[in-house]
Amino acid sequence: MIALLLLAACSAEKVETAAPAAGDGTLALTFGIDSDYLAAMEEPAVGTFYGSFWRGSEVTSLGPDDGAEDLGGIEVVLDLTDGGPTAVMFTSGPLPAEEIVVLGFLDSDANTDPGAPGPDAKDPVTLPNDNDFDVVAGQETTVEVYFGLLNP
Ligand SMILES: [Ca+2]
Ligand SMILES: [Ca+2]
Repeated sequence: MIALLLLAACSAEKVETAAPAAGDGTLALTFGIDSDYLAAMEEPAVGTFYGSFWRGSEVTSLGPDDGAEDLGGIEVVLDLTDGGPTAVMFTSGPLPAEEIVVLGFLDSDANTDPGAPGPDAKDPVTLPNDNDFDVVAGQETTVEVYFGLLNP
């Protein structure tokens, strides 16, 4: 007879220090668009912006790494017909005080699925290299989210 000793994996409860992260900061977003692309659009630069905040360490010039998780969504109606920058249109929740990238697009032709938004042809999009911002602990930092391309 073989006696098996089963050790119940005692999942030591970790004490989540749910302190209100004193190291966090926020971003206040204004928006602007490249004037050449504004002129090249097929419709007025008006519509809903769908985007997300990402850790800069998890984003390359091609976009978020596989498996990266965003730090919160953004959904706000914009009018960029004058090119911007706009007033502050959206303020983030608490974000870690590190480089944060805002990626998203303006659904200027109002044809995306709000449940699974994505840009189609000629929707203005934000490029990672134009939209990496430093979050400062304990502060709200105003930044300009910049549409530097129309989606091909
Ligand atoms: Ca669209
Ligand atoms: Ca389009």
